[in-house]
Amino acid sequence: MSDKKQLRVCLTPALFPLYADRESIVVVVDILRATSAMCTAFHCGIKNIIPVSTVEEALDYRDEEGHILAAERNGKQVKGFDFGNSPLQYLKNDVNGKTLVMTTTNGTKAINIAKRDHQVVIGSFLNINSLTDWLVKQNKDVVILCAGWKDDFCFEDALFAGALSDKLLKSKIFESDSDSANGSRMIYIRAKEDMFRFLAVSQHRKRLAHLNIVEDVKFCLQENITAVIPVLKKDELILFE
Ligand code: 3SL
Repeated sequence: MSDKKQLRVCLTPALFPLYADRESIVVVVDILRATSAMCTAFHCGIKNIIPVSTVEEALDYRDEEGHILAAERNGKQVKGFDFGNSPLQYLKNDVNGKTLVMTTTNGTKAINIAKRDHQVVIGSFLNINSLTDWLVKQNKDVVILCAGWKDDFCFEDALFAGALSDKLLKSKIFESDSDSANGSRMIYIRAKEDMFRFLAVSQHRKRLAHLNIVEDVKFCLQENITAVIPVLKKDELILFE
């Protein structure tokens, strides 16, 4: 039997029960835009992130000192919150040392599904090389969990799953006979020369374009602007040290 680690890609949260083995590290990915925003927030000095599933849960932290509240539903910032889901908001504001409480349509939900029985790490193009190196060092099986859109498939998350699979398989530590991993990799190979253009067909890029959100998409498709590794400890995301 091979001693290589297994790599699998779960294309939507609805499929996660098929992948839940209590052993694998789960990389949660919501490229547009939740996990990209989380990586950017840490890069800009956020101390920890509390991902919650509902707007009501986020509002419970309203009066806590040093907390920033971020909420997005259907692409829009929720009224009464400090931030929505744009990664650029962290670059434009002083967030150093603060706690971020965050709820988004799909990204925070995926984290909360994965955390029940698995070690969770946050992935995005923004931290892809450092994430690859970190996963190689952990020497454990890996499931890449795509947050998708309301339990449906999303091109941008599969694209990232393919990019990360490509790197992990090239490390020779991992192997995969999973169609979802190999299919995602094929999407990445097809798209990698111009990912923004490739995503013109994506429902979520179109959804965001209707809300005049274009710069965020370009930002989220940049590779390696940060080396942060956000990991879940108890119910909070913190930086792996
Ligand atoms: O679904 C999510 O969690 C969000 O990332 C969606 S959006 O990009 O903010 O619209």
